[in-house]
Amino acid sequence: MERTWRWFGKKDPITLDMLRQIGVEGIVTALHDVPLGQVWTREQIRDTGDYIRRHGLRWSVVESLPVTETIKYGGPDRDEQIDIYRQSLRNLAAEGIHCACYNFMPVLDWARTDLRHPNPNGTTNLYFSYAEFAYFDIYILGRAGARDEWAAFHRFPGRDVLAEVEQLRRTITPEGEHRLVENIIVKTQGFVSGNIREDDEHPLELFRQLLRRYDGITPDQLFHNLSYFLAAVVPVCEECDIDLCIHPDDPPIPVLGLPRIVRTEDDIARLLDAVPSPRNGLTFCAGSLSAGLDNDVVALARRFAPRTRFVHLRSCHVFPNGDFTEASHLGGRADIVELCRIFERQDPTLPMRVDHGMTMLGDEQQPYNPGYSFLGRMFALGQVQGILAAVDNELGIPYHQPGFFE
Ligand code: DNO
Repeated sequence: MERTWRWFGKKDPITLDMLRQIGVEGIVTALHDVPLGQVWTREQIRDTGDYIRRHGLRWSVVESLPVTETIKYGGPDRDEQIDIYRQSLRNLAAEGIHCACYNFMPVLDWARTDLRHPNPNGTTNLYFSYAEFAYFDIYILGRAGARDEWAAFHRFPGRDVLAEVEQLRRTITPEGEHRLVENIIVKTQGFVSGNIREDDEHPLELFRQLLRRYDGITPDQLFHNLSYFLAAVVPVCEECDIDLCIHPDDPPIPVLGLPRIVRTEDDIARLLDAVPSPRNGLTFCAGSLSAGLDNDVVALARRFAPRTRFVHLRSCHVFPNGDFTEASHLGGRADIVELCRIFERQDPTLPMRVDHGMTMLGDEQQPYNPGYSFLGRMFALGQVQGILAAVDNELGIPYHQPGFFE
């Protein structure tokens, strides 16, 4: 697979020169400064593309070309927004970029409760705690119906999330509450072109307004809106040779009463079948999928490899109570060794990036986005490069190590 890296643009403290030294071949990025809902112009795209090329790299994948909320909930201006999306796709293709990742998660792009959870070895990783998430939902967000939903939540035998919430209520400090808001709706969202930005003054109120847009929207309605969107954009992808690849829901569970429709094998099959064009593809995010206990990640990879256009390598460890954290890229539920076999066999040029890495050895002093450390991700990339070398050797695929005389 092509070794790519998510880079956040010219302001990213991790520079392209650093990335060349560690074997990165392709860049995954977006026009992070263009406000949501505006066309990405050819000039803007070319400016970023030229900058990447001048550093001896290529712009392999757009992550993400964001889908505005109105398209997801089916607002009155959705057709206008879909036209904007189609134009951005045409402009990207005209500038030589042929792969665009997006997601269809309402309001909240991805969710974690702790961004610095200690590992036994002294590094930290991202973490999702059901009790903290439920506390946020019931006592901070104050969502109507939240308490009843959590009372009825029995996915993990023997676990009483509501009782844990009450326990937490007795001990949590105002700083702890503030940290939950930051972690769940601010720090994990702004940098991925989410709805809430770091400088929003009233993130909670804004968040509540967004949630209200989904009142009464069922999973079937959301799926219908996704199909409507795909029917409108995939023909453009076919016309101009661009792969569109949906990112699964992270984590693959319903959150905050919102419909979520890209969680399981059936969900993925349904959306790929809805528009059977090869341009309607999948971002195989092993990390997101492995957080779902019902997902057999290797089986999913075998089934969906032919429609996979972009791979995220990461693996989750799920604790007996259901909470999860990010495991080593050599451990956890995802079996990255086997995934590399499957995807190398499918297409050794598929763009792949290591997703989220540990925060380690000084990463914590740097202003990196949560999950996107330098040393931790570099360590993971080194591990994945080793796996690829071994797998290529097994499969008789010539292995190359970019950046060295060969
Ligand atoms: C988080 C990311 C997501 C992902 C989008 C794709 O770390 O994996 O924000 O980029 O969901 O649209």
